[in-house]
Amino acid sequence: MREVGEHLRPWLTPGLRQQLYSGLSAHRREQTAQIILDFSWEKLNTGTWRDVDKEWRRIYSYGCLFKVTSLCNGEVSEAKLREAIKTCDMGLLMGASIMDDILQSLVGILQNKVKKRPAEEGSPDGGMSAKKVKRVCNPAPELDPGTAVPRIQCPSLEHFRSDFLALQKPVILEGIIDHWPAFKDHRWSIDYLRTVAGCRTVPIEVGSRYTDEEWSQTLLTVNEFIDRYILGKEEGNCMGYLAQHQLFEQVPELKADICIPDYCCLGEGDEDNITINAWFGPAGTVSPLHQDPQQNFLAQVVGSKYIRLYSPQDSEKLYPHQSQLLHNTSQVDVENPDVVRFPDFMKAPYQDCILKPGEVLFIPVQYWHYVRALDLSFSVSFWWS
Ligand SMILES: O=C(O)CCC(=O)C(=O)O
Repeated sequence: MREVGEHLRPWLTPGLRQQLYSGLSAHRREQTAQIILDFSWEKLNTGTWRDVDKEWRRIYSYGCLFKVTSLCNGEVSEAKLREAIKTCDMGLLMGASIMDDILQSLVGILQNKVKKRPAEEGSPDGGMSAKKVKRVCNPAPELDPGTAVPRIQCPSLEHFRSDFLALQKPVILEGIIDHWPAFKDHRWSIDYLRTVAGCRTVPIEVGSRYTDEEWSQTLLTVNEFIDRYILGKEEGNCMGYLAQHQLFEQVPELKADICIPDYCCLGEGDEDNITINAWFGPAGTVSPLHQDPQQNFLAQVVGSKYIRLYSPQDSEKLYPHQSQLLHNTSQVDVENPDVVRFPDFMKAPYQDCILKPGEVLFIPVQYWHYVRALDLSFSVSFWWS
């Protein structure tokens, strides 16, 4: 089987495209899909992701497309519809674009046919209330005005450039995202997320912080994620975080609810090079102290977050991990530091804040940041250069 696959590989995608139009029965298409999916799945899961040949990712997408066309043949049950959507998402997440992004177009059509789950009863705020979201977490620490990140209302481009960007100084920008549909007609809430993305399969980080041993990643639908980790309908103290950049590509409705901050035009890259990340999780979710290689605007849409910032000049006092993989992450648990192991940590000066809905924190490139969600929270970050 393996040798056959290797032999077939060079002509596989054009051949698959032809087969798609060749009038195969739904049954034959399902069989073909399974063979392609099994074979390419093995290829996608061998070695490191970076080294996976893009052609195998395209082949995997074709497998998904064959499967979707066989699932959507004739009378389509709700279960088959959901499986077809999941198959499109798997192709979008693991495969590569084929036929003008046909999986993205198909999933949009299929999603509109799925029965929407009704809004949670008696929740005028769409289920975002603390009453419904059971998780309890430590309150925010008392903030000292001496360490507070400065705040500024809607500065001009020039004011932001000269006083903050050029000096690489953190600042909270107020009043710059109030016009986003996410705060208005499409106010983000649990019910809204269920409506636009409930049946979509997305990567979830499981565990309260990525430095924990038991931390892992899995794929769940947004509805499953909300039921399990936000509303905590499952046993045990489980914690999950939907933190990823594909969400806005997968669900264009969500992308249309936000806008790239104008201040990003002060960077050198163009808009296509801005990475937009979604951060959706329950109270208590922590992003350990780490630094990133780009400037960041972290925009808070729902709930609030406690954020601590350290300058890159103080990196040595923050004890970065030694390993290549985690060299941008501190070993110190910021709110509960082991001062015996990490004595210099207490000497590092910091700034902190509570970021509230409608506020945007500018985090300069390589600035260390620690983030803890104080409530159910949804933030969006823009990485730019
Ligand atoms: O909000 C979070 O939990 C982390 C945000 C973050 O690390 C980032 O935007 O780079």
